[in-house]
Order: sequence, then structure tokens, then C-alpha cells
Amino acid sequence: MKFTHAIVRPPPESFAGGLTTTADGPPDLDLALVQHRAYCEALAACGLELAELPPDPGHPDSCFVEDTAILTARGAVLTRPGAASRRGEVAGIGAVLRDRFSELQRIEAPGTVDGGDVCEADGHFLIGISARTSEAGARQLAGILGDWGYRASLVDLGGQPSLLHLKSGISYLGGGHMVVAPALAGHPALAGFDTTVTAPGEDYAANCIAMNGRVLVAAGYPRLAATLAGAGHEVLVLEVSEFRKMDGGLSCLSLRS
Ligand code: CIR
Repeated sequence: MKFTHAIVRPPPESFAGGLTTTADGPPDLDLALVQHRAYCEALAACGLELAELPPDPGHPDSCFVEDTAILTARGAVLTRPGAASRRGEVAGIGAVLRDRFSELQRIEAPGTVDGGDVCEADGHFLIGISARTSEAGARQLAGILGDWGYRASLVDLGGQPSLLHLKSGISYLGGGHMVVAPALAGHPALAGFDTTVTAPGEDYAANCIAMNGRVLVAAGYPRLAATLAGAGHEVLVLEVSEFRKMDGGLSCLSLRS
């Protein structure tokens, strides 16, 4: 699939007040803004037209736009994020998507879904059940996607403490190939895919973005970058240290379609 658009939102002044489980200390906002700018430039270099929303200081985690919606070629679904502090992020994204998607659905209470739990592999949507995405939310989403003619499978993350979301641990590269963190290696839901398991200490890099012939990989994980380059991928390395401090990865920073 050729990606043409992305929605992004820079981190707000309140960024350090967002949710995190890391003990890496508070993010440096100025550095986060520099990293976010470089990320936007990389998306543009991959051929995407960017819609950049203004920072939203009322929602410290609002730069992680991926969690607020699922975008498909047949329609979009606004989520109901699992963290109550993030539910207010959805309205602003909905306003943008309404112009672009004639088919716009939403996850209804009490179900919860974070977009970070949804991984599309060529029309097959893997939906993680996590601390953020409930089984009820995952089933609602699977129903909507099924109505649109897609295949959907639920993937129980089994309370893996190292994985905030499904896509913290897997990324689809295309052609039946997944990058997988060790915590999900051998998961039955991935049985039909070829997998590259990240090396020890490189789990975070399992969240990468394959798009328009390139793969964006987080800086600091040379073994995955080398493996992907060796397999013929054009790798773009991006520094996202300040987002990692807030449990965010590369994919969370944009909604791509
Ligand atoms: C959160 O805990 O919700 C944010 N601090 C990080 C969200 C990262 N999103 C993602 O992986 N899709």
C-alpha cells in the first residue's frame, strides 16, 4: 500500500506530565521538538503530505496521535483510549478525519482501544488485548473491520509488562514479514508470518515503520538497523529518545494512510 498522508501533533509544554512507566527521567521538551521536527521531515521524505495539528497542552500525551484512530483504505475508526486522561484527544482528531473519511466509526463505551494495539498486515488486522485495549473494544473493532471486508484477529498480550501495546512488540514490514520483540516471538497469532526477532536489548526497536519502500528505525539499535539493511531495506534512523522516556515509539507519533 502506498501511504500518502500523515497526521502529526508536536508534544505540548505539558509533555512531561504524560503517562510513563520508565525511570528515565523527564523528557527535554526542546529536544523532543527537534526530534519531532526531524520525524516530520522523514515522513515528508517518504512522500507523505503532513497535516500538523497544533500542540494540545490539555493533553500531555497528545503527540502520540496513533492511539486515537485506526485508518484503513475503507474507512476510519475513532478509538476510546484505555487511559481516561487520553480520551479527550480523540475529538480533535475526529474533526480532521471527518473531512477525509466518508466512513467514520467509533469505539463505544465501555470498550477501549488504543491504536497502538492495532497492526495491519495487508488487510489482516491484528488487534492486541492489552492493559489499554479491552476484549470488548477489540471485538467492536474487529466487527467494524469485518463489515468493511477485512480480516481481524485478536492477540492476547497476556499481561506482558514489557509491552504497552501490541505494536510496542511487532511491526509489519510487508510481504508476510514481521519484526518481533522476544516477548512475542513464537506467539501463536504470528504463526503465519516470517519473523525477525530483535536482538537482546533491542526490544524497543521492534516498533518501526515500513512505508513506501523505506523502514524508519529508532536510533540506538544498530543490530536491527543492520539486519534490515542487509535484507535489502532502505533504513532511515531517527532519534526518539525523548518520546521513549514517555513510553512512546516511532509509530505512535503519526497516523498514516
Ligand atoms: C501513553 O502511556 O499512553 C503514552 N505516554 C505513550 C503512548 C504510546 N503510544 C503508542 O505506543 N502507540
